[in-house]
Amino acid sequence: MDPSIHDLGFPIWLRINHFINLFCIFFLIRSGLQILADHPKLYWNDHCRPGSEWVKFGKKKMPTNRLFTSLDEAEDVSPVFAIPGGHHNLGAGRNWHFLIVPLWILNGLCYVGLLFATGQWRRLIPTSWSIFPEAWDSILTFASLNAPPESSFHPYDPLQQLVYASVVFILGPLMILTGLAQSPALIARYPWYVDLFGGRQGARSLHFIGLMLLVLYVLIHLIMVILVHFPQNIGHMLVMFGPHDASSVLTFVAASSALLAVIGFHIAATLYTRRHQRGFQEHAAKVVEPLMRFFFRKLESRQHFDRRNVSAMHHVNGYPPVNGDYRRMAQTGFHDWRLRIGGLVERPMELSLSDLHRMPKREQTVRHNCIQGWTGIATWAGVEVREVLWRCRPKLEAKWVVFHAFVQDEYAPDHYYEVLKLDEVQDPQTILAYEMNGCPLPLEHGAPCRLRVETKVGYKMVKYLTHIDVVTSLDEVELGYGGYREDHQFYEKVASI
Ligand SMILES: Nc1nc2c(c(=O)[nH]1)N[C@H]1C(S)=C(S)[C@@H](COP(=O)(O)O)O[C@H]1N2
Ligand SMILES: [Mo]
Repeated sequence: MDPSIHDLGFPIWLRINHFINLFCIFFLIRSGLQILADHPKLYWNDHCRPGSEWVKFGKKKMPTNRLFTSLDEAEDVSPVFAIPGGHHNLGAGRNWHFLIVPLWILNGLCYVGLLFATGQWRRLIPTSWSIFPEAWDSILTFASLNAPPESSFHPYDPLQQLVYASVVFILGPLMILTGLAQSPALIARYPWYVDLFGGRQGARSLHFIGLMLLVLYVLIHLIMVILVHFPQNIGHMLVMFGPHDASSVLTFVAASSALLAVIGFHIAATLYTRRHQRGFQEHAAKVVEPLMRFFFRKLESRQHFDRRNVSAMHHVNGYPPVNGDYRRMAQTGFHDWRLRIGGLVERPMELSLSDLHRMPKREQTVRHNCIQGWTGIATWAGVEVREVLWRCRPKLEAKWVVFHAFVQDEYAPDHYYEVLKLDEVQDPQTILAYEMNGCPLPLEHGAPCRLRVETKVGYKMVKYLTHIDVVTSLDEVELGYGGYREDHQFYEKVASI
C-alpha cells in the first residue's frame, strides 16, 4: 500500500464536514419518520390498493363497511424518533426535511470535491479488486467476535473502506434520486424518470429502505468506533470533533460539547416546532418555498398513462360535505349547481354543469400524488382552467386564484379552499374535472366538479367546487397562508414535492 495513505490524518475541513453531515443526517432521519407516519404503508405499485402494501407500521385497522379517508390512516409518532413528533404534524416534518436537504447536499458536494482535490479519496475508493476478498476476511474475523489487527485500520480496514465508499457513492445518491422522484412536478414532466424506480411507490419504498440502511449504518458505525480497538478509536473519534491530538483535554471537551450541541439542538428544535407551529411554518417558508419554486416551477405535466393502468380503487381524502344544500343538489343530479367565477375579472361568470360540458373537453390519465404518500391512477375529464379564466379576463392586478369548496357541515362552518398563482394554473393538464374514469365525478371524489393540477401534491386539488375567486393578495384569503391545509395544518403553499 502507498505509505503516504497512512498519514492522511483528518484535515480540519473533513472534521467540519463530518460534523455537519452528522447534524443533517439525524434531522433527515427524524423528519423522514414524521413524513412516513402520515401514511405508514409501503407498496411496490402506484395503485396502493388497501392490503397490497409490503410493509405497514402502526396498529390502525381501516373499516371495510364505510368510507374512510387517508387522514384517518395517519399514525402518531414519538418526538424521540421523529421531528416534531405527534399526530399528523406532516407540514412541520416536511419543512424540516426540506430545510436540511439542501444543506446536506451542499455539504456532500463539498466533501466529494475536497476528497478529490486533496488526495483524501484514497481513503475511500478501493484501488484494487483484492478489496473484496480482504473485506470478506474482515467479515469472518468480526463474525468470530474478534477484530482485525489495529494496523489494518490505517487508514481503513477493507470492509470499513467498502462500506464507507458505498454509503458515500451509492446510498447518498440513491437517497437524493429517490427523494426527487417524490416530486409530482418532476415526474409529471418526466414520467420516465420515476419509472426507473418502478413508479413513485417503488421510489418511495427504496427511499425507505435507504433510510433503514442509513440508520443501520449509523448504529454499526458508532458501535464499531466505540467497541473495536478501544481506546484508539475513541481517540480517532475525538480527533474528528476536536481541534488537537486525541490526548489533550481541550480535544475531549471540544468533542463532547460538539456532540452534546447536536443533541441539544435536536431537543430545542423539537420543542420549538411543537410549541410554535405557526412561527416555524412562517420561517421555514422563507427558504423552502423559493427553493421549490426555483427547482420545479417551469415543469409542465406531460402524463399519458394508458387507460388500462387506471387503479381499480382510488384512495379518498376529504369526506363529502354533509350540509343540506349539497345533499339536495346531489339528489337532483346537481342541476341547479353553478360554478361562480369572480373577483378581479372583467367578466364574472356563473357556469352550470351543462355549460362546462359545452366547452372544449380535455381528458387525461394521470397519477394522483397525495402529500401523505399514497398514489392512484385515474382518467379525469373536464375543462382547462386557463380556458375558463381566459373567458373571464383576469384584470392586471390579478395574481392568485382561489378555489372554494362547499361548506363541509352546516354546524361547523368551515370549508375547504386552496390558492394557486395565476401562472400555475396555465398548465394544459390543470382542469376543472366533472368526470372520473368515464363517469360523472363520484361523490367521494368531488362531485360535481373538482380541480386537477397534475404538477402538485393532492391537497391543492379542491373537490366539491362552488366558486373561484381571483385576488391580488393572499391576505384576502382566510388566514393568508395559501389554503385550508396551509392555514390549519401548516403545510407550505407551493406543493411541488
Ligand atoms: N373539498 C375538499 N377537497 C379536497 C380535500 C378535502 O379535504 N376537501 N382533500 C385534498 C387532498 S389532501 C387530496 S389528497 C385530494 C384527494 O382526492 P380524492 O379524494 O379524489 O382521492 O383531494 C383534495 N381536495
Ligand atoms: Mo392529500
